[in-house]
Parts: sequence; structure tokens; C-alpha cells
Amino acid sequence: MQKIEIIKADITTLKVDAIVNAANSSLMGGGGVDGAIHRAAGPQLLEECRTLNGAKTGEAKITKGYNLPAKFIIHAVGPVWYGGHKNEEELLKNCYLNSLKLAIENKIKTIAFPSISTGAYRFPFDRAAKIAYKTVLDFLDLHPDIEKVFLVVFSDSDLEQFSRVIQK
Ligand code: AR6
Repeated sequence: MQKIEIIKADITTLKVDAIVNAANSSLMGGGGVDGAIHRAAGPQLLEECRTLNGAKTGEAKITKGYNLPAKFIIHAVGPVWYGGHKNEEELLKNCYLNSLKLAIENKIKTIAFPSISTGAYRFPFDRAAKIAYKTVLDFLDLHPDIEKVFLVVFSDSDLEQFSRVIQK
């Protein structure tokens, strides 16, 4: 069975142990997938987020899932794309790695990632997809405890682009 699956879905509907949020460093909500997660989880999420004191780019922090089907939310702060000369690729990789480390620490077996930084933060989709896929693949090699990782996209064109990237 393939441990990594690329799917098109609204991440807030997935019944997994944890979903990852593409947050900003305030961790206090926003637009895009962040807004959708806060709406679906309910106002208690913001209350818990207030206690976290934000996070730096590349870092991740965990909360409960509240009204979501997912038990936990891992809030990762992706880099804004400035053209590729501000360490954006490494910072995006760190988002995936730090989220996966939190998953291990919390005995999470199934986790779903959105395509971090590829919306409002303008990271080129194909580069981001390559980093996401490779980072998860390498991590799973070393950490067989994680059973399933969904890489979630939100449009047919992103799904097609992702499939092309991983065939290379
Ligand atoms: N399910 C799955 N994927 C989604 C969903 C959803 N419900 N909604 C959007 N996407 P973005 P970023 C996809 O902009 O680029 C926020 O305001 C979307 O198509 O949500 O990391 C935060 O507060 C895109 O591919 O996140 C930050 O300020 C991907 O999720 C900032 O935006 C990420 O797009 C973060 O920007």
C-alpha cells in the first residue's frame, strides 16, 4: 500500500489523526485554508491559538481539532516566496519536517497536508510539490510509525501538476 497519497479535497473534511494548517506567524487565523480550518474547527481553536505565542517561519505548533473530524491541527508557518533567494525552499522543507516531528511526538499515524505557501504566499506550485513529496518520502523511510500521509490539493489543475511532478 502506498503511504503517500495525493488527493483533491477540502482538508477540513478529512477524518485523519491530524491535519496541517498553512498558517502565518501570528497563528491567529487568516484567509485561505487557515480561514477554512478556523471556521470548521470553531472559536475554541482561536482561544487555544492565543496561548501559543505565534511561531517562526518553518516552525509548527499543535492544537486540538475541536469540531473537525481530525483530532489534532498542526499549524505550520510557510515562507512567503520572494523569488527563491531568501531560503524559501529550506524553510518550506522545515514546515513539513517540523510537522512530521510533532506527529511522531503525538503518536499521530495519519496526517494530511495542504500545499503550504502555494496560495497567498505565492510559492511556485511545482517546486513546492517536489519539496513536499521528497521531504515526506524521506521522513517515512526513517519513521515507519506513520501509516498514511495525504498531500491535499484544492483544484484539478493542481492535482494534475502534482502528478506530473512526482513522475519525474
Ligand atoms: N482544503 C485544502 N486546500 C486548500 C483549502 C482547503 N479548504 N483552501 C485553500 N487550499 P493558502 P499560504 C489550498 O493561501 O499560501 C492565510 O491567510 C490553496 O489552493 O491558504 O501558505 C494564512 O493566514 C493553496 O494551494 O496558504 C497566511 O497568512 C494552499 O491551500 C497565508 O494565507 C495554500 O494556500 C498563508 O499562505
